[in-house]
Amino acid sequence: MDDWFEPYKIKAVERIPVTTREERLVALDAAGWNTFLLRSEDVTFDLLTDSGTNAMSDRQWAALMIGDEAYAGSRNFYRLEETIRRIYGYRHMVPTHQGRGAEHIVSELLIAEGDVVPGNMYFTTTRLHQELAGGTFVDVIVDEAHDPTDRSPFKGNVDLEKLEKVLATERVPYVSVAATVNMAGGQPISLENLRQVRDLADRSGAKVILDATRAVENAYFVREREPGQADRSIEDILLETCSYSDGCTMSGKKDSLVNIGGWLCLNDDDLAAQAKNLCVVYEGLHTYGGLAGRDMEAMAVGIEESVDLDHIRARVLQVRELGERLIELGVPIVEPIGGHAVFVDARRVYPHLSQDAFPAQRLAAEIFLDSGTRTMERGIVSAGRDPSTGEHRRPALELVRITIPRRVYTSRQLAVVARSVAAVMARAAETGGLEMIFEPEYLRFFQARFRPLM
Ligand code: P61
Repeated sequence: MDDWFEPYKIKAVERIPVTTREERLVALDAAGWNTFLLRSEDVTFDLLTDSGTNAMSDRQWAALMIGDEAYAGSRNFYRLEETIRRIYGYRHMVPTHQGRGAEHIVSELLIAEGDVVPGNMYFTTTRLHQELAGGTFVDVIVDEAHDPTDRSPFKGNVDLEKLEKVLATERVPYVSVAATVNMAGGQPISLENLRQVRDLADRSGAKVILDATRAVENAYFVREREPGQADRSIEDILLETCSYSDGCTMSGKKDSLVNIGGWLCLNDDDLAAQAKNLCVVYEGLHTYGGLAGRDMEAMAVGIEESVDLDHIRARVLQVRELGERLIELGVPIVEPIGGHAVFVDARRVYPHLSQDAFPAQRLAAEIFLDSGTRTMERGIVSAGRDPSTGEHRRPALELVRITIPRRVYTSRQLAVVARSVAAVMARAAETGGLEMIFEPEYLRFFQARFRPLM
């Protein structure tokens, strides 16, 4: 059978709120036109993120019952450590409460004041931790990644010439590579590119740290698109992906199918010892890192489920189905369609709005008003301000992310979402921008407030 389908049946369901447009307008006003500030009880389809919003399996729920809540040396830690070594291939693992806990530790460990960290497009928390540690992030992703209409298969690739230049002129502790690249639209990086990044890094003595948050999705794309990879298992490809790095940061809330958890891996014995030492300062003892024993057990089971081909195929192809529906309805999206989300190109939806009028923020608000669907701005608000000049950073991509939690929504629900986005687009000409009326210092997109201009 060639058709994909969800390789599970549903055992428990949760009622979702169904609201009127009037109720949604009240909720949106109270939230300052920022979808992050909505209460989930006002949201019908919550496509804000795929982070921690996954449905756990019966095996994962059962795993919660064998949590060993010892302060030190929980058996769930050892099971998680063994699972990560086997499936991701690194020597040492430090658990953290979520991905940014791992980013904090690795940034503090490896970056010194004045260092430069090149990477395949920024991610908000990753770059912030690099900056807080004294580093400067430099984007070395291929140019195609900044063009939402370019259909190259590996838009997450590093531009090797750009990387070489940075390595030749700056002090670089490590190259920060993500698989897949969230802000570019969930785009994959190829094994060949990773191999070349490794070679370049080796020649200049830099390390390579992988953001493995969606590396299983990346492995699916490699299998689908990279010459010679079609017959390999996801596990094999994942192990090879990780083998080109010295360590990884991980938000288990994505690929690993849990609601909370993360980890840091490092191959070097001394660095791992130092990372464990920082873990006890910021996260908790190095055998729990801010997690309950039961969380670690559920994550170990989730990691095993995540590399199952039937699972990952249904995951990626469900996202693609939503994207294809949107294309059919004439909605401009980032292509190729990525692994965890469909990204709507707000510049093409609202060509009459300048980036200073926050077009993607407005589009996310309008989609919520239309159908109670919560999405996320990924444009000028998310990019924040340059810490040295205080000016807005102006990313080429001004996007709304429609993110699909794993194993949560049905294709029919997503078809309703697609029609709602098309309806919003039909009203584009009458829609104005937004004005920002409250702006927090760090990661402003989470808490900023806005007012509609018309
Ligand atoms: C998301 F609006 N992602 O996509 P933590 N690396 C990568 C991530 O995607 C990621 C983290 C590290 C989220 C949650 C989120 O600006 C935002 O477990 C590739 O969330 O700490 C998280 O992992 C950090 C949403 C994070 C955001 C930052 O929805």
